[in-house]
Amino acid sequence: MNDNKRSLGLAVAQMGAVNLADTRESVVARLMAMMREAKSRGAEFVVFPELALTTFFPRYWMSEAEAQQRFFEPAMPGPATQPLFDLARELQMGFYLGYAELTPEGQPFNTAILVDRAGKITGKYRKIHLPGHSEHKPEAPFQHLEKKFFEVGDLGFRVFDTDAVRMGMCICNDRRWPETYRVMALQSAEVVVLGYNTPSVNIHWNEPAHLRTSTHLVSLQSAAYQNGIWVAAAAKCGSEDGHHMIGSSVIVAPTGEIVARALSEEDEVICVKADLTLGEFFREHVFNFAKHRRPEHYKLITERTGAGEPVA
Ligand code: CDT
Repeated sequence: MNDNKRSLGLAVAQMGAVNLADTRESVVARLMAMMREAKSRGAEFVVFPELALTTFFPRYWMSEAEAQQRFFEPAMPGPATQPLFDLARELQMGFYLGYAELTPEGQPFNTAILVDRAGKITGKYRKIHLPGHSEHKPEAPFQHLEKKFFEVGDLGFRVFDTDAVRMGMCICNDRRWPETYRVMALQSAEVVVLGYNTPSVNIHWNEPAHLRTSTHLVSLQSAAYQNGIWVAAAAKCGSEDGHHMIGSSVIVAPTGEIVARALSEEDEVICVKADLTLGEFFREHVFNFAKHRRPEHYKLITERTGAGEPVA
């Protein structure tokens, strides 16, 4: 065993429903309460959900202008979120936060930031795999309009050295794609953090309800093991104005095992002391990339988007 273990007090702050009527201030107060709880339980970093500050608004048909006016942040921190940054500095806690970003040029992104223990933004990610559709589906029980409200992220899958830990980020649907994690693992990510809003009903096909949770878990567990990384995932869940989303926020070790899982569909903090040396065993042996990867045989991954004919 490694005697010089580096560790990280890692927490996930799952959120219950955020309804249309909830103010940014009330949501930030909930995030702050969970940051305090995470700190009291030994955490140094806390992961908040995707689009944490508002209801999951892509479920509603409206114009882009209306969505931007009601649900997007033109500044981060802004007046409502500054107290969260101030608390992070006071408690010496880093965090991940997902929100709808409106750039000064008017570009809308589904964004996440990393903030260090000094309350300074050290990394930004803009969601790349945008699920759903852009057209109105009046026959569907609700909409999934990420392709209407957001542009595809333009920052790639970068990693950031934040408070001496190498972290990568992604957002919700990104977690289902193996490329997401491998690109970050090739930059020696130790921990990948993410938030999600996963409706319990799939409007695109008649997916059995239990698969919504099992496909979520299997994606995270395989990614953690195959890349020798910690993965920490925070849901926004429960019933938002009658629209239910799955919970099951988890922290997954580089072994692929779930080491903490939320039990409720409400605001709930889960926490572990993450041994950052654990992944080294996998990265030095079975997944020693330098020794065993064969990128010359992976060319189709970057040459093709959709599946096509067999290679001659
Ligand atoms: N927010 C988000 O990306 N949710 C998707 C729903 C996919 S079903 C259209 C997810 O992958 O969980």
